[in-house]
Amino acid sequence: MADLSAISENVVSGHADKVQDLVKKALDEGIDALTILNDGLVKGMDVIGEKFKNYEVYLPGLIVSARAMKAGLAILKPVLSKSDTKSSIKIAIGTVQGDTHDIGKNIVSAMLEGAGFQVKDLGFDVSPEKFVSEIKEGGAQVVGMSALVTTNMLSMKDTIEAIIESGVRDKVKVIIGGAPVTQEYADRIGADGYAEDAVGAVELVRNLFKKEN
Ligand code: B1M
Repeated sequence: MADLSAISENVVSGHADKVQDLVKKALDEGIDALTILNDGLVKGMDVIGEKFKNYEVYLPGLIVSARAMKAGLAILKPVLSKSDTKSSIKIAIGTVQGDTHDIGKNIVSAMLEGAGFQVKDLGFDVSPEKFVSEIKEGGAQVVGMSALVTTNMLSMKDTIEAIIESGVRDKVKVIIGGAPVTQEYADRIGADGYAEDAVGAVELVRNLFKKEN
């Protein structure tokens, strides 16, 4: 039986190859991809994040752990984003300007795809102008923004203002998330919704479009 704590430990120690092997083994043993993600990979990132906060590891440690997490995620992604249903709803998702954290955003993106939505992943450090053009030219009906650094949350507000200024606010639902983001912040900046995690983001989009019908 696969040991999910071994996945966490190898994320913390930054052993990408070992993480990949363990994730493959867990999938082969029939463990659900979300369980592997949350109880293995994400748990490891939480541990390394705590250590970083407490000055027990420094930036290089964080970088190798992130690399190991991404290696594991690469194995899980095809499973998470596999979809039996197709929706016509177009979503443009990205990590906001100034912020390079993309692990959580990648998970949200994969889960939205897995739920059948048409997802365009814009990557990280995405400018307000890029989000606006995805609505205007790309026809995005949902803009999803992620931020991990508290000060970068301001870019979410700037993006919503840019969307309003360009006259397309009524064409799009704006959803936000990321560790420092809250429902209270979403309300304050006029977003249409906030989700705490990837499963919540899927629910949120479904609910936003259910309300209209
Ligand atoms: Co940095 N980092 N980091 N980091 N990093 C944090 C965020 C931090 C909390 C660490 C700490 O001090 N404890 C801290 C921010 C403090 C703050 O402002 N609150 C921090 C800092 C300070 C920094 C730097 C400034 C460090 C430096 O340079 N001195 C720097 C910033 C660079 C920049 O962006 N400009 C930096 C850099 C990095 C690395 C490059 C080394 C690496 C990122 C690699 C990468 O993403 N490609 C990194 C990492 C890995 C972290 C921690 C340890 C882990 C983040 C992560 O991937 N978590 C993080 C500490 C922590 O959060 N515990 C930390 C796992 C991931 C699955 O969770 O991203 O929260 P998360 O996503 C979740 C939910 O939040 C939600 O769903 C996801 C899945 O469940 N969600 C959404 C996310 N987006 C959503 C969008 C939605 C809905 C839900 O709708 C659209």
